[in-house]
Amino acid sequence: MPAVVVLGAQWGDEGKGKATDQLGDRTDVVVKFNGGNNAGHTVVIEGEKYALHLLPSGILTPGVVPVIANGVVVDIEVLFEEIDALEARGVDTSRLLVSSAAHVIAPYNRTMDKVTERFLGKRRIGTTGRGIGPTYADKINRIGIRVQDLFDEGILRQKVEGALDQKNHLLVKIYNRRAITVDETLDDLLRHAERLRPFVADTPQFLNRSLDEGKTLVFEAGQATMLDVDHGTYPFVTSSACTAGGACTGSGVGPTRIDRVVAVAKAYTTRVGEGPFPTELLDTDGEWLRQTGGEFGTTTGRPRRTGWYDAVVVRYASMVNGLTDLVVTKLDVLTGRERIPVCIAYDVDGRRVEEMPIDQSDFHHARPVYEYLDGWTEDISGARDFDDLPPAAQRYLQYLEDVSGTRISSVGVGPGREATIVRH
Ligand code: 2SA
Ligand code: GDP
Ligand code: MG
Repeated sequence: MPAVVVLGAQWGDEGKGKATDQLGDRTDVVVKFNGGNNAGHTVVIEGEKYALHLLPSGILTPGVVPVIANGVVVDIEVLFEEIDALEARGVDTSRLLVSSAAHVIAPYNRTMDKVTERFLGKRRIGTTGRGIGPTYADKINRIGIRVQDLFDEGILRQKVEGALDQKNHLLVKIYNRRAITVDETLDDLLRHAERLRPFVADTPQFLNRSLDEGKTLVFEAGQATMLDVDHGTYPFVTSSACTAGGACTGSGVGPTRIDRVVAVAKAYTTRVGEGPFPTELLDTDGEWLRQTGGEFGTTTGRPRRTGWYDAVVVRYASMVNGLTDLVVTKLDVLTGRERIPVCIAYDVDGRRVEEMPIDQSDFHHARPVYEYLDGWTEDISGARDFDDLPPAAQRYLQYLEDVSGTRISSVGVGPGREATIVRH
């Protein structure tokens, strides 16, 4: 399996970090291709918990080369905080490569993120406040700052002046804030530039050469299909391409070189931030899922919204990503439920709809149509083989496979690296 994409099938936090980490011993290079430190991946190794935001999860496997590719937006301060924290715990981060074309989150982008959310009030997106959206907006608007700009102060100054002309106009005239100066911005951006320099590389060359040499690459997506700026629940999305195609544009590796596309889905569904969520539970069942599943944001600590498995969403993810495999996580969390609902279609204003409504207002009105499956009471956290699972849990998985459109190649039964059933 020379090139594998691992991405989220739902609204994020499906356990992509653990899934990528598990491919670790067969992986030579792990590539983060979208997003930034809005991501939060929790990986548990021998009882030790690691929370990663900007660095790819593959960094925890000795010998793997972690790559921050061109599609990522980089907060340099956070990058070094994360590197220092991992080094202090004995993780070797020296192999890291950072694309010279990746965009940098400037301090004014963090300010704009927070100020805009406050300004939007009830229409807010519920962002992580890390400056992700404004940095991608600058990229598309062609006023962004790239990693390579940090090594030419003259060019950097010109670019910052250009960007601040626009930002300050908004900050002062619309948001009633003080203007941000060019010098304070440069101080911030250049603080770690020399420390960053040795990590900077031509990552498309490196990645394609690695494939030529027969190395195995894992492309690790941040966020998830339903948060993708094109295919998600726009405008309640992040600002990057979290779907399979993003692995190509975000890294400089062509689609013909990708062999497998693996999506991770929870055995139920969660979402952080605002936006439609048809199977959301606002009752005690929802609170039970949140507490039992430990559903609180890895980056911001926000309580996650919770609901039952939505097969319409996962079928859609199968289609737009061209999935080859599905990894179902957190099956253990459902233990003890008498009956488990699975959403197989929607009722949209009296019509039964089997596919994801492309019209946003239809999706806002979608009510879940459930099929009810028997639950199980046995502790399944020790299961390591499909046959170790109680019959009801086997039937639940078989049903998810039938309605989701992709074979289930592995199942998570606990947070630890070892708590996994591999089927294919
Ligand atoms: P942003 O900050 O511009 O990317 O926010 C836009 C929307 O994307 C959602 N988003 C996320 N959803 C789930 N998990 C994410 N990462 C963290 C985690 C979240 C946290 O792993 O737990 O700690 O709160 C993530 N990042 C972005 C966000 O909620 C907005 O809906
Ligand atoms: P990511 O953003 O997709 O990498 O996911 P997060 O790390 O934000 O959230 C997933 C959470 O579920 C983490 O706390 C993981 O340790 C945990 N986790 C992953 N797989 C399983 C599983 O199979 N069972 C249980 N109980 N927890 C899991
Ligand atoms: Mg997460």
